[in-house]
Amino acid sequence: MEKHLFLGDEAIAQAAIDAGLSGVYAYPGTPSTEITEYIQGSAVAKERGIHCRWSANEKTAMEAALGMSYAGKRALCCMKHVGLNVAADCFMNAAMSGINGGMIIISADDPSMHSSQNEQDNRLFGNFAMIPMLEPSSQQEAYDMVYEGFELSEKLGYPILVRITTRMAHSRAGVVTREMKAENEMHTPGDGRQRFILLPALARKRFKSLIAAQEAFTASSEKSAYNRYFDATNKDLGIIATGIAFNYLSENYPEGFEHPVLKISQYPLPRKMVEKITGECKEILVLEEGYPVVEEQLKGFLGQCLKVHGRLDGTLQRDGELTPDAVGKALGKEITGYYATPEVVEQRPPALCQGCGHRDVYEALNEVLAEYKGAKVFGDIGCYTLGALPPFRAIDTCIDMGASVTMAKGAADGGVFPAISVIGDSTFTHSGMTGLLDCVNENTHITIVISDNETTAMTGGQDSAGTGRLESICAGIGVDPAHIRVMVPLKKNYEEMKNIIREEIEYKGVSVLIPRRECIQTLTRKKKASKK
Ligand SMILES: Cc1ncc(C[n+]2csc(CCOP(=O)(O)OP(=O)(O)O)c2C)c(N)n1
Repeated sequence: MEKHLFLGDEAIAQAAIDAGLSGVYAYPGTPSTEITEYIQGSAVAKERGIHCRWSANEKTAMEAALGMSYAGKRALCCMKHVGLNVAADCFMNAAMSGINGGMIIISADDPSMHSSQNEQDNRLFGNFAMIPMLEPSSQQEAYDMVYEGFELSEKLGYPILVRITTRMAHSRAGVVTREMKAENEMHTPGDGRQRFILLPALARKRFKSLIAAQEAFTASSEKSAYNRYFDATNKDLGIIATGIAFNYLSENYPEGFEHPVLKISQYPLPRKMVEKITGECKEILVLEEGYPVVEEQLKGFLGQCLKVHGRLDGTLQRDGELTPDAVGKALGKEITGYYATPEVVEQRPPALCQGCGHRDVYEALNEVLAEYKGAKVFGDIGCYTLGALPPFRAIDTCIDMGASVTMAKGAADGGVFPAISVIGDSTFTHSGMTGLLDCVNENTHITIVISDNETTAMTGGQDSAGTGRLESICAGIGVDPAHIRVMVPLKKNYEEMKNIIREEIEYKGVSVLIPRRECIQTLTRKKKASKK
């Protein structure tokens, strides 16, 4: 047993290694990225040959993790909340097939959207797939849940969704680690043909099994060490606190709870425990990070019989992160403002780095597009999304990864000219390639700019799946090589860049422009490292 000061992400990574992990499969995304990076840097993981290379996207990651589980090994799959939308097809169906080796899926949700395009609460996805979920209230619990979670997954026969949020992922606390286990031996499922082939006749049976398994899932929640009832004398109010909200609640009661508290960190909801607190207390306050998931379930259980307070009735704000202060306010406590952002910290909008190649791409593009009245630029997700802000104001949309290509296609189909897509190299291989095939198949009049900085910069400079092969990927998909144009985005090349952009806008078919210059941050890091 050793004690470490771990980020929540690091606690999860170390727990997975200690539990006999054979592979982590992931695509970067804040606040989940550090889990995989920790495993990539772990000497034990290297020695054991634990798989830890980045996947092309979250769907390929989850399918590979399920494949490793099929082989009997323990697999971890990590992503930010919106990644689960990408992986949803596999996610929902892995709940139908079940698993073989233990499988844990980490969803790192980002309430308040510190670096995300929405604030979805993936506990709803867990409920949707009808699989067990764990939601740690501390870094130690994050470690314990993952360490024990593989065994739980194997015992119940289903993948487990572990839901964390930004503060859990990115704050540190002392974590006691446990003994390191051996990896599972390879063993494919004896009943694989029945379980893993989701043909309708077989899938119907599997869905009945999943429904039948709900009882075992609830029984497991009911006796889980992570769900706890804390009794107290003042029963005018009962508090249900889930995940990290329990931590915030505890900060408000350093001397012990005044009201009965039900801590929930394992789902489905432990029904008997919920009935106990709602039966004993006059009113209920629900504290949860994200959507009012439990609050809505309680109202569903009990209708109007019980007063339930939370995010739905305005006791807590409807959106955004909870804080200990927000929880204190909901409890009628005096707020010290300890957790408020001090005013000395000036709010600054994010901006593209000085020396970033995306800047040169936008400057040249803006100059050319000033010549075209109807031009629309469909943006995507990455550092280059900052081209939406001044001084560039260069993009008109940013919806989800890969959407620049397909939205530009639809708009071109609808008559927009010129329809330009701007996408990063990693986003292109994540979700842009399939849209490009649609364009090629219909010879869409479109200009796609893959702004290639040879890394996944937005999330800290991870490897990008298509580095060195973007031209051949595009040619392989069917783009005419004469209309795959590579350029170096530097001021001295502006005239040449602008000429190429004009030529390809006028070409009545699919053009791919690849401005390529290494990210200034990764370049600086490499230079520093070589000096050491
Ligand atoms: C579905 C989904 N997965 C992951 C992310 C996190 N994320 C945002 S942009 C990005 C990749 C950016 O890389 P690239 O396209 O190469 O552009 P760069 O930031 O390097 O300019 C990632 C991983 C996300 N927003 N959505």
